[in-house]
Parts: sequence; C-alpha cells; structure tokens
Amino acid sequence: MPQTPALALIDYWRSGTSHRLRIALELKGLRYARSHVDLGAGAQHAADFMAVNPQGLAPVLIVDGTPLTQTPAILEWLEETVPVPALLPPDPAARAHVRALAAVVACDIHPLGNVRVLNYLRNELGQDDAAVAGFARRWTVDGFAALERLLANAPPGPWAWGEAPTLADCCIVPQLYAAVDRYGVALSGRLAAIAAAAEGHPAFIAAHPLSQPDAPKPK
Ligand SMILES: N[C@@H](CCC(=O)N[C@@H](CS)C(=O)NCC(=O)O)C(=O)O
Repeated sequence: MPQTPALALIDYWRSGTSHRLRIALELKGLRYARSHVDLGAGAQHAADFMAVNPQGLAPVLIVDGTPLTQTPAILEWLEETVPVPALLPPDPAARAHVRALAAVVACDIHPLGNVRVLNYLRNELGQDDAAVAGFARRWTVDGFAALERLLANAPPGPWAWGEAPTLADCCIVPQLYAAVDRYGVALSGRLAAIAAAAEGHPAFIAAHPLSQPDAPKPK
C-alpha cells in the first residue's frame, strides 16, 4: 500500500487559486499542514517565498518536501495520485469537457483579475478603483456568459457536470465567490445553482475563504 505523502499548503484566504486547491484537497478528504502568504502585504515577493515558488504566486502545495505550483498541474497531480473520489468523469470526451470548463476559469477569467494585473492598471496606467473594478467585472461577466453557454450542453446539475463535483466546480466556485464578493455580480442560471450546491457541501464550506485561519475575523 503506497504511503500517503505529507502535504503542506501555502495559501492566502482570498486567493481564488488557493480556494480552488483547498476545495480539491477537501473533496479528496486529505489532511494538510497550513501556512499562509499574505498577498495583500506583498509577501509573495519576499525571498523566502520566492525560494519556494520562483513565480511568486500562491498557492503552493509541498509534497514530501517538494513544492508543486500552478493549480491546474496540482489538481491533475491530486487526481492521479488520489483517484477516489474522482473529480473527472470516466469517459474521455466528458473529461475533456470538464477540463474545458475548468480552463475557462483558470485560463480566461482568473488571470485578468489577478492582483498584479489590477495593480498594473492602477499604478502604471493610472486607472482609478472604479475603472479597475470595471475591467475585472467586464471579463468576469464575459467569461460567465461563455460558461453558461457551455453548461447548456452539460449533464443536469446541480454541479457543472452532473450530480457530483468535478475539477470544473473546484475552479468555478471560487470565481463565483470573487465575482459576488468583489464586483457585485448577480448570479443566475446554472452558475447560481452551482453556488447554491457549494453552500451546502462540507468540502466547499471548509474551503471557503472566510473559514480560513488567515481571514479577517468578523467584528
Ligand atoms: N496560474 C496560477 C495562478 C496563481 C495566481 O495567480 N495566484 C494569485 C492569487 S489567486 C497570486 O498569487 N497573485 C499574486 C500576484 O499577482 O502578485 C495557478 O493556477 O496557480
């Protein structure tokens, strides 16, 4: 029987990519040590963190002492090494569709709302907060419309691909949270149903940004 590797997550409560990785870890029922990199304070640029992830981005999953970076790669690693519960369907075409849904978020929506991209608009292009938020909101809404069109061809929910959460939901749910919380986007259709399913699911509750030890405490 293979030994379960020792897992240590370095994340930030509000980071969407950290959120997606926490969901997958919770869905797989894995235990992991925790530490945090304060993206709000710029700790991702500090030498000690850069030594762990030379890209200076959260999250990092340290597996038996080896740092894994880039959540699409880490999610695939998790699926390969801990295949149950499966976060991809058995059929190859269905797997491609689930990966495509995840990629709409990971490749097309999330990068445009990233801290460094928004900071560039604000600090180097001189845009004010309203313009910066409008930019992030614009590409979020655009991406959500694309997701809804793709989800019209998916099996019935409540999740993005049928009755159980998949890698698509790991990526979609954090983006829904960010859209509502930061940009006041109103959810509808399949995306609203996915958000509702996540609100009642223990893994998604445990992974929620406001449940994290480094989240601001309610006043
Ligand atoms: N493609 C990377 C993106 C990671 C990423 O952009 N992380 C954000 C937080 S959600 C970050 O660390 N941002 C810090 C910065 O932009 O300086 C992944 O999926 O892991």
